[in-house]
Amino acid sequence: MQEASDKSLHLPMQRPCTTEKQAGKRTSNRNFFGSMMTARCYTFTHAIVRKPSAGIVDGLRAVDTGVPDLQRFQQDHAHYVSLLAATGAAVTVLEPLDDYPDSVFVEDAALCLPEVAIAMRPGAPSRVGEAAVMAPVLAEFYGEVIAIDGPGFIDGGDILVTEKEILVGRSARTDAAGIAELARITSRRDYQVRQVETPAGVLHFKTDCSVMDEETVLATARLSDTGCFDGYRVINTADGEDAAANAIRFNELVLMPAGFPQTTERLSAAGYDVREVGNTEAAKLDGGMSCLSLRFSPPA
Ligand code: CIR
Repeated sequence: MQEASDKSLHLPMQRPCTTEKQAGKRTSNRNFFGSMMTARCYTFTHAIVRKPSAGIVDGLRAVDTGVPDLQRFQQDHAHYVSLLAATGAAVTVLEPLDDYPDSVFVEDAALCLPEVAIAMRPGAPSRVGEAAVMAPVLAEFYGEVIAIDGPGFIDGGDILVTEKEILVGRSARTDAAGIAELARITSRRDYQVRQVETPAGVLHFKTDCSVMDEETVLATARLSDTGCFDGYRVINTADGEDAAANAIRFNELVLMPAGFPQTTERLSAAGYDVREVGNTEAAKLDGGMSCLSLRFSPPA
């Protein structure tokens, strides 16, 4: 039973703008062979994405490397969605939100675990409202959504869910109070939260790492050298390819930003089915593969 200190949002059901569903979609937490999933950190029945809006030109960025091109962003985004859907997952495609220039990066607004969806409290003032916009969409799948209430802040991009624990990187967007609130919510559901540090100057913890399977992470050397992945198998990004670390394992595929051939080769050699996706426009806004989707398997 949920405890009183959780702030539940009991929200009216609201239809998402567009839903792409493949014929072979799965509706329960069962894998491709029909047995119960164990690889919950990369096996998903659903994803939510939001199309980029014309507002991306005003998106946040650490360094100005040029104005993102909407048309190219849209093309890359459509390719990304098609790959998610090709795994058999049901992909909900939300319409653009002009009021939130960074809202294409849906990952930061929520954390979706098999048992519960949690609306985040994003650390950038221009993004705080994205969580409340995402909550009713998630309520369609989960029935209710727990909200991070504050006073702390936490972005989904700082949260790495592995098979055995939840790592949360402190960053310019995520503070200790936000992590503590997440830990209180998830500990009631038998998850262990471990606070780690995001390297200085790096936007999010997951800017520098991704889960590849139950025991393996892809990470930059500057992050894995901190020892935060001791006990995991680590595949490091190649020299000069730090930006390849923000990949996603989604069912049988690994989606990688295009343009990092040595890291792609390392993953292929390790046996992963790697697909490259153009990421030039998202990268201008410090975004990558994980930022563009919420990946989850809601209760059946
Ligand atoms: C931001 O600064 O919030 C966006 N321009 C990029 C967010 C990327 N999201 C992520 O790494 N999870």
